[in-house]
Amino acid sequence: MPQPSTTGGTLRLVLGDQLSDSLSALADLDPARDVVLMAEVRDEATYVRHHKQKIALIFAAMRSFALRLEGRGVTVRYVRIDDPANTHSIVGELHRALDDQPFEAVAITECGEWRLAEALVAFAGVAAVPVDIRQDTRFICSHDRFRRWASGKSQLRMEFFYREMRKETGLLLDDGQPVGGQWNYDAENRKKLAKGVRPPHRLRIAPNEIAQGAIADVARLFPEHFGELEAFGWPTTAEQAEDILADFLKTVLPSFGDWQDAMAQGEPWMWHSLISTSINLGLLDPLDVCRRAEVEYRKGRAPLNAVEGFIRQILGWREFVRGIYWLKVPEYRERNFLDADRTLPWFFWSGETDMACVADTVATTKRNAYAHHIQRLMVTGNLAMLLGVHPDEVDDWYLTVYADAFEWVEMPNTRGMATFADGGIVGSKPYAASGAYIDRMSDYCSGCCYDVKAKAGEGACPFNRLYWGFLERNRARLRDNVRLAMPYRTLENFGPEKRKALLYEAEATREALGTVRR
Ligand code: FAD
Ligand code: DLZ
Ligand code: SF4
Repeated sequence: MPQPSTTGGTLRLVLGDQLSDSLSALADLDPARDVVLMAEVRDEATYVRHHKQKIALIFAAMRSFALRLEGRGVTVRYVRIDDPANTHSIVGELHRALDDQPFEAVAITECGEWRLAEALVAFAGVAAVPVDIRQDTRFICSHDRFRRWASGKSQLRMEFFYREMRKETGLLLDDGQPVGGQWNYDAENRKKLAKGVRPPHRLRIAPNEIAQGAIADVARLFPEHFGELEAFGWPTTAEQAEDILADFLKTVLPSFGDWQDAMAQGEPWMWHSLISTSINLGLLDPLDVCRRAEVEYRKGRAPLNAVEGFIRQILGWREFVRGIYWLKVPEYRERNFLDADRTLPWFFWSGETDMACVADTVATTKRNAYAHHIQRLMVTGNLAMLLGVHPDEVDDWYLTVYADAFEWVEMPNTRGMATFADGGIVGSKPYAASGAYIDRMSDYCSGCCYDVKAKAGEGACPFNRLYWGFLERNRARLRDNVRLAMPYRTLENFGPEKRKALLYEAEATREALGTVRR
């Protein structure tokens, strides 16, 4: 194995979500001179109390990636979480590496979260050697490209961005036109789970020796963190991620579209792909995933509504929210358009609630560090918005509890899509819904002690009790939103007495569910 020289060479940083062979920081790596720095640090593991599975996933995937590099003859300076010399911050470890050994430069791939990106820019300003912060080329749309698209537009809508990306990548296009004649087949993707239809058995990955080691370290060092470790089944290498993707494409994708918005008690995965952790860590490449899905359509193995719907999530939503985050941060982190001022009820953490939909969503979240999109959006997100929970508390929860959570993707989904705290940057209206939506899209309500048909009173579904009060409370902020014209007309017709009663009903429900003013 070539040994790096003691003088010169480049120190190359690889973060826990930068585990890709194609990483720009590794592009011109010279194994004879350079050193790759990877560090497990408490600052990253504790800036929120991440789910235990998320930390175990990152540590296991980092350790595996370091071995992969070493197998190619690369020297890796790998700092373990229990190394007594560990400074426990990424910047601290960069300084320590530079102090220990002479390097002529540092190469970094821009980092995904504003918080750490700022610290790395500050480091570049004081380091004794030149620091090259490079673009993260693992995304389909660069920052510049997104800015050009956004420039001069009064509204930024995912649908139009997505069409541009389709044109640019050629995905699902025939002679420059969308396959099938439409850009978007969402209207075919909103089915309630039909009676007798059950989700397919899903491949999960039994932890290998490296993952078992990481799980044991997390159990020992982060016992107070949220969540359970027993059901850990996340891919920690590119090969394992490929197994999950291949299984999804073959057995699940054909029905992805049909049941994309459905929920069912005790069914954590439904027809979702379970690849977000792998894409976010860099074990899978997003464009490659989209192309592989297109092949399934072209070969007649999956229908268009499924394949288009799946590609839209990655090429459309994932790239769009990343673009929005970097366009609007840091101001975006302060947004609270609805002046939400309540605390997050304790049952978001404990799962101890009589609301069947919420109890199931929190249970799967604790057990798997995962909930699928509709649970995140229409159960916990919707409830947090109807309750008026402060966006900082909502963000903290989402960033803590999911294995795939990184602020660049979590925040626009939470502050934008789910709670409308951004005032309409990501979505054109709040996704506020009463219990009727959850009843239509799931089997939760038939097993719930609340009555989803009842509008008011203690036994009525809390989503119903909160819904109209939410609209009334936010009347001044939302009534001019054209997409809310219908509910506001209904509210108007209720008259002042009934509107007052609805506010009172919502207030009583907030109290009953244990949220208080901060
Ligand atoms: P699938 O449903 O199979 O979708 C395929 C892929 O599309 C996902 O793996 C993901 O890469 C991408 N995708 C789908 N929807 C979105 C979206 N809205 N935004 C960005 N990418 C999307 N996703 C994260 O990766 N990290 C988060 O922290 C995160 N927080 C969220 C918070 C809220 C309130 C909401 C409503 C959504 C959030 N999402 C987040 C998006 C989405 O819920 C997850 O990507 C998805 O549930 C992951 O499971 P999957 O891989 O089985 O996804
Ligand atoms: C999420 C995370 C955790 C838990 N631990 C580490 C770590 O010890 N070392 C590391 O390099 N990265 C870790 N990460 C991922 C970083 O938080 C992530 O790179 C930034 O938030 C930017 O997205
Ligand atoms: Fe959820 Fe209301 Fe249905 Fe109960 S009745 S499961 S609280 S939507």
